[in-house]
Amino acid sequence: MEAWAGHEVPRLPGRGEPLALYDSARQGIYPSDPADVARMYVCGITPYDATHLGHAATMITFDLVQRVWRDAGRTVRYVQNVTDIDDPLLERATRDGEDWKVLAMRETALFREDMEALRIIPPEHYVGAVESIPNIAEKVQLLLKDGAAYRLDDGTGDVYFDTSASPRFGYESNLSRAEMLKIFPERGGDPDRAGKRDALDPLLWRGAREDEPSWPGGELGAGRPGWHIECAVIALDLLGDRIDVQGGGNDLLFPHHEASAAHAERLTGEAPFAQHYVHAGMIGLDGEKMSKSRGNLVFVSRLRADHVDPMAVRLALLAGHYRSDRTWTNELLAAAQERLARWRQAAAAPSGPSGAELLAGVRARLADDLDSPGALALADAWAEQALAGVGDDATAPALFADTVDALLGVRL
Ligand code: 5CA
Ligand code: ZN
Repeated sequence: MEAWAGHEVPRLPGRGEPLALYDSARQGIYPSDPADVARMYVCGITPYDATHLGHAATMITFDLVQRVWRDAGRTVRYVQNVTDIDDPLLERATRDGEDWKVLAMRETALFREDMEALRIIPPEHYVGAVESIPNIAEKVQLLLKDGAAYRLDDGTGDVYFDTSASPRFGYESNLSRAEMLKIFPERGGDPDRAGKRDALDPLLWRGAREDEPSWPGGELGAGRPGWHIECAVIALDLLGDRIDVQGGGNDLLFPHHEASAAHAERLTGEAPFAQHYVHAGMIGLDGEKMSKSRGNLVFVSRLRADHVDPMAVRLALLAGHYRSDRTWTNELLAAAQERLARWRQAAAAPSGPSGAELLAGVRARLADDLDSPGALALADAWAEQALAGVGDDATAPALFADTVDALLGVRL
């Protein structure tokens, strides 16, 4: 699939610091320490509705990871998927009497526009589930041959992963079995499916049903892929074993990232699948998680249509720390619009306090588990002083603008 168009990122003087990030598996902040090449996989959209601010916040989080790595001199290999076939997409298409392919294409196109407007650096590979099906089917067959998967004998052709084949299962989410059992059905799992060896075994391949699209699966028979194996296979295929970051929102902590890690580790014999499992907090509205099923969505495209500057949207989302669940409010947006106007004014000032110090400060804040509120506070302080005529560094306003552009993705 085509990703969206990129844009030029200003080069900053010197080098950024190595990035330390919170890893959900180890439950602490550790250096991300990638070699020259950093490899990141981020779970992208299921395109049955427009991009909302929650998606935007998660994409901005991993955009910061990429920007900080690049600034530290790393080459970044970044892959993102589109779950362009799955139950929620088919359910929405059926509800609206629409062709699921048309729905997926339209919403994916809108997502690309939104990402471009928000100045998200595009992934190197933007990959759909559908185009990955032959590859996924092959890997499910390998898991079957290896004894890590089993076919139900009810004639459906459905294949499940045997979680007992993964001795580490649970290491990524750190949840108790009771917690897993509670969350699993809330996030697409089917604990009560008859014939499964364990309630938590996830689906790898769904045999063809009447009225559902299906694809050839070789020895598996016709069908379509399960959700977790999709991300495991796309990541392994394009990034190789043992990636640096597996990312997404914290709604993917379990079962999605636990199961895709288990699949990948069984396929490669290498663990852990990712050095860091990084999870962005949920953006909510009126105290509730913003989700398609709750219908409490603020769409990026809606804000754009209302002539809200996407850079203000970006600043509003960066005002909170990426890991905290937080709420979108009109006040948050208004404050971001004011901040953006102030920064633009300050960038046009004739001089200001040291630009090099500001750059070093912003680099240090972001390298510390993406402390964007800390980075914004430093930029605010610089802008306030520049506007008050403090400081005689005539190169500072341009460096200020380049710093917030390159590291925060905010073009003034
Ligand atoms: N296609 C799967 C991932 S493989 C999926 O979860 N799609 S999604 O459209 O529901 O979400 C796309 C990305 O946005 C995921 O990383 C998800 O964790 C994140 N996300 C979804 N809702 C929110 C929210 N309210 N706040 C923050 N991030 C969110
Ligand atoms: Zn995923």
